[in-house]
Amino acid sequence: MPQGTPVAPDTLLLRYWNCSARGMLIRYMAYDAALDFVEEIVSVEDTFVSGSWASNEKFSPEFSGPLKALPVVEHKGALINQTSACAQYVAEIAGFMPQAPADRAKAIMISSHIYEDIQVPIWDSFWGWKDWERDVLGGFGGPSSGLALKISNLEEILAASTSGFAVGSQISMADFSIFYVVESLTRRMLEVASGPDAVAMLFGDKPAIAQHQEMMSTRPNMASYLSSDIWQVYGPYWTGKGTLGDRTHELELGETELEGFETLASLLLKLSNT
Ligand SMILES: N[C@@H](CCC(=O)N[C@@H](CS)C(=O)NCC(=O)O)C(=O)O
Repeated sequence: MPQGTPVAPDTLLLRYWNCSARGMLIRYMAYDAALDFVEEIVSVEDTFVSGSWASNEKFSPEFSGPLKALPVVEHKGALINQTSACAQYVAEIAGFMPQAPADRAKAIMISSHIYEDIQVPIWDSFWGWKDWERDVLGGFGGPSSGLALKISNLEEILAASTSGFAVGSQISMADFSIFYVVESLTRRMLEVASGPDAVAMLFGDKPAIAQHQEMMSTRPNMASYLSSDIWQVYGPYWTGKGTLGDRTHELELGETELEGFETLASLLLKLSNT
């Protein structure tokens, strides 16, 4: 059975797949704060596609924690599952959780809007578990009240800020959440045919988001992490599917990640033309 990477108890360990997805917010905060941090990167190909995960790693409490999934964060004898709990824990020790209760709630509000309302529906649509039009692009305010409205929410929050940060006068977990979703959506969509127009539609008229991206990406530790070899191992891929490229078809895992982005981008454009 897998045992995981042995590390000193004071060193924070993140165990996650070789894609960005649920690991990236934690990674950005840990690298920006220069925490005593190690990553155990689990290969989708070697551990998931091989079938080993389903019979071994998933059911090893030391590897996959009490909830039997990744990410897992280990620190000082504690082993934590659930992306939001892992991210909040890392934010606490990195100094990226505000002090005041209302500001703490706002930081979680923004991060969970991004995680639950933007990222999870897109991830699930890549795997065919949710419907692009109904669950990603649609909403109770009509067919354009999904993704486009949620990106506008982020723009409004940043435009109303006098500090440039999402919450109060200091950087918080919310800033890293915004940076990750905007950076990764933009970069991946620009790799598909309908992407440039869809990116222009989603982000083209969002000056506060653009300024915030610039501020975040030029923080010294962020800049060096973004240009590092380790970022290249997982940063380019939105989900585990991305690591498999075109092989998703032969593996009977459905459309590729980039085919999913083309579906998303073309549906966004169809909506903006109606
Ligand atoms: N609700 C959990 C979901 C965790 C999850 O589904 N993780 C995926 C990887 S992104 C996983 O490990 N899937 C394999 C499995 O659940 O067996 C969270 O927020 O962390």
